[in-house]
Amino acid sequence: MTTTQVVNPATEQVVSTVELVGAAETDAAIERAQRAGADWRAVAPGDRARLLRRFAEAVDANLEQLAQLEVANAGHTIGNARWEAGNVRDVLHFAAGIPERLLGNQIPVAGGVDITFHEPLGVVGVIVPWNFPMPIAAWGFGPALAAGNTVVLKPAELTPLTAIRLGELALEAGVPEGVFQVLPGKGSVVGQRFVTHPAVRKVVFTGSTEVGKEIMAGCARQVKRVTLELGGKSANIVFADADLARAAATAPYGVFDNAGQDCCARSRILVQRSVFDRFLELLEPAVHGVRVGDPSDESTEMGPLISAAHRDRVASFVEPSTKVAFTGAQPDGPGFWYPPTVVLPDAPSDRVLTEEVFGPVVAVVPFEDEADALRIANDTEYGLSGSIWTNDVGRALRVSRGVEAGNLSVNSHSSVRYWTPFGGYKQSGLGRELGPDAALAFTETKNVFIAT
Ligand code: TAP
Repeated sequence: MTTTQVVNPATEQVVSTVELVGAAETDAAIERAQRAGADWRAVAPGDRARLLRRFAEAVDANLEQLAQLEVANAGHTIGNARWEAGNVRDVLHFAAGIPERLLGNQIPVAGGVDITFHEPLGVVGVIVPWNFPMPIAAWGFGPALAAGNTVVLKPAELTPLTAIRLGELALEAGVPEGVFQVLPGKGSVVGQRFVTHPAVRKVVFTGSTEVGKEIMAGCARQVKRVTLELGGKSANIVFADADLARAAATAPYGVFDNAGQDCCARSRILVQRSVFDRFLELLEPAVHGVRVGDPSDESTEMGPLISAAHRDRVASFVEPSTKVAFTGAQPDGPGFWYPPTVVLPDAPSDRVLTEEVFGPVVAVVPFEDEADALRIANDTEYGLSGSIWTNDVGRALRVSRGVEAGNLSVNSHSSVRYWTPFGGYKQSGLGRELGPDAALAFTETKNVFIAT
């Protein structure tokens, strides 16, 4: 049995050692999930709802423990980690409303009755990245279980601890054996087996666009259903008519939250040229004000990066020739720290403007007018989220309709609510999670005609 050492990114200390699941054990788990499926789909809707509610209550009762695990494993600030555990609870409560509301249609036809059913797919494989280990897992397993599927879940090798605990809590809450299994292991082993094993009928993948493309190609061989949540290069567009002080005060939190390791990070700030200099003057104290440090401290706003290798990758975006406007704080001592960094790119082709940094580096660029803002915002292969700052309601709507991205916010940087849909345009993904239709992504529509 191979193992991996889980490291606290704020201290570089080993937190625990986790056994990694291999290929044969993955197959055995998938087969267990397949066998458990027959009984799980037969559980009465009200009973399945009750079990999901009990699972949600178990998460709530262990919220602080889950949050502390995430602080130690992923370096998330304690405030964020509590929100994330609470999000799992809320996603499960929302999912508990699904079994009794998975309504089909009755369609008027000649000579009989025509009805549709939303049937579960079977075994669903969920592959999770390290940046938001808890919520991203729950966005897959919550609605998948609610719709009558069984789930095998692979956490990222770097961050398996909360997922393992969620697997235990499901069992403690009474979710039957085999219905929800957590398999810590390598993407190339466990994740790949989800793609190639014929009993897995759908893969939900969140991670890099590069791996997402491989997953999609692999799934194509079996016409396997797939949802992809991939990278982003989102724009925060600030118009001259906006509340500039608020736009500048909040901009750091729209990109440096979770140390920028957020697919929705607004890593390009586009500012109308007439207020460009004034915006930078207001942004500087806001960036200096971001409290970077020990993530277990209640007042900390930004923690470390996930690993030394990732810090090297983030640092590679700030080359000796890069024009750095200003940087924020960074603690001394151990930990994979990188300071909030604001850069002024020379050309639209600069790597820092075209590639996802996935760290606390933001590029600020000027634009002329609405059309220019849209041109720059859409000049990327990604399309996940974005923000628009303006006090003109017509402009807010025009620009919202014009930006090619799945999740936009006006005069705010919020992207995620469990009851609204979430997902990307272009190479940011395929399909949607959360929201009122979450369960439909985990069902086949079956049409039945009954001759009368
Ligand atoms: P990846 O390297 O793509 O890894 C994501 C997951 O896929 C991990 O569990 C990984 O396992 C697994 N994996 C790797 N190679 C695989 C393969 N060949 N077959 C099957 N599974 C495989 O991404 P990451 O660096 O962990 O995460 C960062 C990326 O995720 C960023 O691009 C970010 O934007 C994106 N992201 C997107 C969203 C949404 S919602 N759109 C949300 C969060 C993050 P290992 O742990 O073994 O590597």
